[in-house]
Amino acid sequence: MDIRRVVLIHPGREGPIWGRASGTPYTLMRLASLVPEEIPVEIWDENLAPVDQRLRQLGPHDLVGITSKTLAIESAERFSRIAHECGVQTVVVGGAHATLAPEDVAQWADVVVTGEAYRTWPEVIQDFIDDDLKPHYHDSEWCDLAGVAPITDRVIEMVDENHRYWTPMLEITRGCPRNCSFCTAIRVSGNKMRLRPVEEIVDEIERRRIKRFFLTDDNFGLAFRTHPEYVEDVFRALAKLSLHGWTTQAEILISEHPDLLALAREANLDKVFLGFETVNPANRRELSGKGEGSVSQYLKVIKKIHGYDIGVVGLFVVGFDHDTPQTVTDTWEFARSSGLDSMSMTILTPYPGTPFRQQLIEENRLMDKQWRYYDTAHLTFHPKNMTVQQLQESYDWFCRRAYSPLNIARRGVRVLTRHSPSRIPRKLFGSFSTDYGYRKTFEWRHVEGSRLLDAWGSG
Ligand code: B12
Ligand code: SF4
Repeated sequence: MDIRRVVLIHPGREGPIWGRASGTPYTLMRLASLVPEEIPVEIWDENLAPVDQRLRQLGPHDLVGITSKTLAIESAERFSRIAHECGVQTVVVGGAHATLAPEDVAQWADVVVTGEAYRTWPEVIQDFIDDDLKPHYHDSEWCDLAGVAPITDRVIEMVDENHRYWTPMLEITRGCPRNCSFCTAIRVSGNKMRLRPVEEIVDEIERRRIKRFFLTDDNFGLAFRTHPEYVEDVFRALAKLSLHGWTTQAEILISEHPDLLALAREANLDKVFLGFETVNPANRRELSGKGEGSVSQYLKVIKKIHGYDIGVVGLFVVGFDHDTPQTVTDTWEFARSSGLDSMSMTILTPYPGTPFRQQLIEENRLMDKQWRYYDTAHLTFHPKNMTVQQLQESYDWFCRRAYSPLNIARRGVRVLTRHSPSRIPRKLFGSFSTDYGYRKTFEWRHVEGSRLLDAWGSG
């Protein structure tokens, strides 16, 4: 089959904020970079512009690839339907949901790609050209990240991220050896932490000309313990670049590494998103060794990290079996008084492929909810120690307080006053943007039913 072009689609929800989409479509940037130079490639990000009308221009010689998390999979299905109506013969679907629930996606996609597609995606393209496509490609390798899918200059130019996006994404490590009962990281990116060579990271930052970024790493903080020399090399290399600041997901153990924290500051690490997950010590078992659910321990950690002029965003999950409405009140009390730079509360969500989902199925506690509700702001199962209404109301109560304009302003100003005056202009954006983003996410909590799907596109 002659190939006219490859079109890669990222279903969106939030849309642009003041003309820009929030995070760059990093997954698709890496995949687009694997498309041979002689084949035209396009990335359509629904957070930048609607894609439904554009789908109608597609035809049989276009190869369509869609990436999707669980919450967007119904949108992906709709895109696939429209594309097929217009004569497209091959819609390929990959990403977290396809990997965790391939049989669900296989009902409407022509090709399902599971696992990392560094090896299989080029194969899919070649098989399309050779008229030899298989319905399922599985990459089981957890390959070494050296030299894997470097972002090409053609893709950098096409995405134009410095003008069209607020936050560039970047991958430094991938995988997490922990196995928290509610998390899919181990199945999506493996239980071994893999590292990108430092010179490739620097080369990518320089060629993309990015000054700020958010790491896509599952748990960069764990590398402080598992690969301290590597982390040191990364920090020394980043310190030489004129970055405005960057952020990453981490865990509380980073506070045990003062030397690395000092280097992190030199490297312009702006803030860490710390998975405290719970302030209820009874939930300790769910954290696979990550913490004790102890508030006094958390307070010490925050103080230590702040001591290096690095911000802390607290991430909390509610809905564990030992949680009650009191857990939410306690979380707010802690979040309010702990000096956190920002905070996020998410509702525990039983994603396919997790031990938690399996437990709920066995206990007959899973609600019959469409995938669009798997956004961590909606409840999709029956909690054990509170009613559905209690959990939802407590969650709303927390978010209304956490993201009130007054509390956002207070925290933003507090963060700014922690910096020396010369650093303030560079820190202004980051001091308010996280809270603002969480406030926008919370607003989706009150978009219901078909409106939630309509919001992904015109339907
Ligand atoms: C970065 C990230 C984000 C960023 C996304 C920014 C962006 N613009 O991309 C932010 C912070 C915004 C985010 C938000 C959320 N995220 Co998130 N996120 C991640 C994370 C950590 C990395 C993803 C990534 O970019 N990796 C790097 C790229 C290169 O790799 P990749 O995406 O895995 O893609 C590879 C393969 O999957 C495959 N592939 C992917 N798509 C396709 C498509 C085709 C056609 C092919 C062939 C192959 C293919 O090939 C790629 C190369 O190997 C993952 C965890 C993980 N390890 O995957 C969670 C993850 C994807 N997120 C998750 C969740 C739940 C969310 C939120 C709902 C969380 C929340 N509470 O708000 C929101 C949803 C927001 C929304 N409206 O969509 C879950 C998804 C679970 C699920 N079943 O859907 C994950 C797996 C984390 C987890 N621990 O469970 N997230
Ligand atoms: S530590 Fe974080 S990334 Fe690792 S399994 Fe637990 S929640 Fe997932």
